[in-house]
Amino acid sequence: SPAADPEALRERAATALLTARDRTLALTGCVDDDELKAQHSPLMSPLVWDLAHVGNQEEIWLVREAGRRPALRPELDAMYDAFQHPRADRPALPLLSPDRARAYIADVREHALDVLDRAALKQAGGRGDALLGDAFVFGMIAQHEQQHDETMLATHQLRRGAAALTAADPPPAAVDPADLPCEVLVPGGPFVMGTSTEPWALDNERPAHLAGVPAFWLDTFPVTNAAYRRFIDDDGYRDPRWWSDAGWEHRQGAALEAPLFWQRDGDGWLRRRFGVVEPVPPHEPVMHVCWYEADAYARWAGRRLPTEAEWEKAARHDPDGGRSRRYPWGDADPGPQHANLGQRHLRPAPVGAYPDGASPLGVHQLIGDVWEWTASDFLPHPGFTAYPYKEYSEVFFGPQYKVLRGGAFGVDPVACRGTFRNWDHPIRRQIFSGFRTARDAEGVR
Ligand code: AVJ
Ligand code: FE
Repeated sequence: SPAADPEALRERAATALLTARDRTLALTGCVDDDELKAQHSPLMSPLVWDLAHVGNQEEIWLVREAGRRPALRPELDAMYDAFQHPRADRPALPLLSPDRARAYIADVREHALDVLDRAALKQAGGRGDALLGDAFVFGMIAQHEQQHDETMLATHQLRRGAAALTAADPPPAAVDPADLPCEVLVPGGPFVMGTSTEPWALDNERPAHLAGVPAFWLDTFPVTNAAYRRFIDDDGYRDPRWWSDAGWEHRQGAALEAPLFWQRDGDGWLRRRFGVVEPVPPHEPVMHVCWYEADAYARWAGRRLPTEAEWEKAARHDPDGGRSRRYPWGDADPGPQHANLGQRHLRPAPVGAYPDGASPLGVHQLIGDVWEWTASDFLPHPGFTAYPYKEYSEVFFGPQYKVLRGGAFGVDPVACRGTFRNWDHPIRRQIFSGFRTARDAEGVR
């Protein structure tokens, strides 16, 4: 639960940091040093840059800011500052070797845990003004590392060669999705969007405010590969009617024909997934599509992308009492029965696989599996204040970024909430992005 005593906060923070570090070391321990230093795509950093960057951010925020301790390696700040070096340029930097990067982040972690041990953690009660309130800054850094772990997972997906990652189990099977309606009516009226009480919510999720949303219909499930194939087979990629002007220009310039990682195989399609080539699974949510493709598909289907407020209302609104929940299934932290999160499986689950994660209105798989593109630009909630630094969110606000919601299979539960907001350029598709569609409910209240 959100409120907790200082010792419980300390425990939660330590566990979140440890969980993130285990994952970081696993993602960077399964390939050799040359692969860690290589540029697998100009869209991505070398894995060894992410490795040291998470430690450098931890040094800045936990050791220096929260601990008020002297800098350990201040000369590294510039090299691992994301704003000073575009991803494509990072392989040319004199980066720490993999061994030195591991030693650096382990040293930082020792100091950070010592800060955590001694910190006078307090319950901030809502918005944490002090970095230590609700152990916010520790949660922020654990989430930051998990976000880079997801980015490193995307780098693994782009990397060529034999598989390096394995998953413990396949995702659960679908439970009769055909028995469920294909869309759900979300009633109109205001709901509470965003949060002022979620202890580790980031600045862009704050504050809680009322958002008005007219009644609308929303897909019960994310759009599947089978449905998306019908768009391809109907020559959707060749018909400018379905595309926005900017989308059509991008489709032409980038020669888009299908989702990223798909390849034709006679009449069918194969996809490459972490080094394994397999037939495209028809019942999984479509993934690795850009915003322009999602927007075009929705128009072809006679529908549209949901706005961000619509998405959040479907995910959080409890029609029985009218309050907003932390997650579609309620206020409990995500468990394996609720959603496909945490890289437990190396793929989205088929639609219908998480009946226990459905919202009260009956919308499934809003959290987990794939990030969902929304129609909305990344903009501040009313009353937003940048915290604790402008470069987390504020510098990205504007029409050049579209919002994604819900979190993919590679998102850790600590970095995923009903209020969590992700964003990217509308041309990006190396991310684990899918979507669902909506339509207005004219005349329905
Ligand atoms: C929230 C995923 C868009 O990766 O650019 C990582 C997260 N911010 N380091 C990004 C982030 C700073 C951010 N996204
Ligand atoms: Fe970062």
